[in-house]
Amino acid sequence: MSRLVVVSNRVADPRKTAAGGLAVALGQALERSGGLWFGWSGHITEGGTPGEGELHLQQAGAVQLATVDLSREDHDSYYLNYSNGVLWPVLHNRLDLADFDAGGFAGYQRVNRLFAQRLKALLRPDDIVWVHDYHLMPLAAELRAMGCEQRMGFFLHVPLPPPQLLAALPESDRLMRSLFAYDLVGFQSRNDVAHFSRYVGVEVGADVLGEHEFRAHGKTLRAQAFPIGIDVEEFQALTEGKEAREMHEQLKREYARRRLLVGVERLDYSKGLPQRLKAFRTLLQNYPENKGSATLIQIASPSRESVDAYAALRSELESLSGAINGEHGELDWMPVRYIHRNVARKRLPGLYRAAAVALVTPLRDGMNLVAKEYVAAQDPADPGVLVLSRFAGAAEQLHEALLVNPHDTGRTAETIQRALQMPLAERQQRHAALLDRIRTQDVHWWREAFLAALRETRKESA
Ligand code: ADQ
Repeated sequence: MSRLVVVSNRVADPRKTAAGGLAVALGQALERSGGLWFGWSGHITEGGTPGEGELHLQQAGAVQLATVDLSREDHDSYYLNYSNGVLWPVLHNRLDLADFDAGGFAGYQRVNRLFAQRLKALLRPDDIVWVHDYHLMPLAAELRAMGCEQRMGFFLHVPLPPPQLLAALPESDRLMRSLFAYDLVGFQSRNDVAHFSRYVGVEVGADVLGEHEFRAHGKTLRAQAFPIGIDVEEFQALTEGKEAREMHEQLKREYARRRLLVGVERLDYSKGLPQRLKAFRTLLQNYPENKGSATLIQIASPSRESVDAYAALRSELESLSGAINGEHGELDWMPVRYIHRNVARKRLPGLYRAAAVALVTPLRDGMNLVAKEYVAAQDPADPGVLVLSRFAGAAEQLHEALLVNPHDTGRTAETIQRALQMPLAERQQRHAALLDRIRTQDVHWWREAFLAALRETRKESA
């Protein structure tokens, strides 16, 4: 069996359970093949030379972890300015938030070249290389330019926007062209594949050979949807664990006379948090029977705090939740509990299970694993209802959720009301179908489907 090499911006020690589903799932595949996980060490060298960085090797069980330090200049241009400041907003349809003038692209390329140089020295001829996410799109092109001929695949965890929007990114042609250095490119949804197909057909002049096959500059590429899943069994075991049960019991006790709604995410403008709070406010206005009862626990963990757009979002959320509590709250009931913090992974399923409704309403999301975790944590005999944005990749799979357009405040409020009122039989029916789907297409299925497709590809020319 070929050795698996995983490359991602950050590397996790798969033996640490806190690492969560994805790291564990990739770790299992790496362990089986005695694999290598390569990425940034998380260390920034102040005053270091751009394009250079020390390599660290560490053994984690059967898996080798290889990480590279970045100079301050490389980190800021590659990670802050270009990956987070340009690619993240553009890929989530937010051209208005992209700082095209920050000049990060040169650093982005430089770090991809640095990674390629360091990785090349560690590669064996029959390795299979799996690169993750938007930070590293040009990595295979750099490796190929250095003569590497291994089979290489890329998976984009975030969405790909429609061609016209993507074309606004000054480097979009170069980036999409560079993807042809991979043998396989995986997306979260069929919608993303359709956007890719239209973009490369029109802008790159690629020949569309079939639904999944594209040819440009003498290179053939396969592009396909592989919707990422969660480790359902692991999550259900967590749900039965001591911490989750304690959390569940505590919330049930505390909110015995109320209906709980929950939202959990990183604080990010793609997640539609202000729109969600406004929909919840409309629910209280339009359906006053929820007053004194419906309580939204909104967890938004700190994320990218040095970026202006995130700081502005944080204060918007604080003032919105304050306004809703001021307007509707009573001495013994606060409608919104907004918490700007992480919840320990072991307690999270208890929170999900205590909630009658989950609000997963991003404006745009590659997949959204919270939606799947919520389903996995429910009691099948008395399950809660998932309200899901139609703009999350997960909406392509989770048809039995109540789908909403998060920009439509009135209808979203109406749908939340429907979720709160849904009869038990319908809740059970919808939940059973959702659980079945997330079980069939779990994270192990995702990993194996991607790797099997990658093994089937044949590189024609480098
Ligand atoms: P994210 O944007 O981070 O991931 P998501 O898919 O929801 O979004 O995954 C978040 C994970 O972090 C979940 O496991 C969740 O439980 C956990 N989490 C989030 N907020 C938390 C909090 N406050 N406390 C504790 N845990 C929290 C990116 C893409 C997604 C894609 C994933 C995987 O943006 O679209 O689904 O990668 O490919």
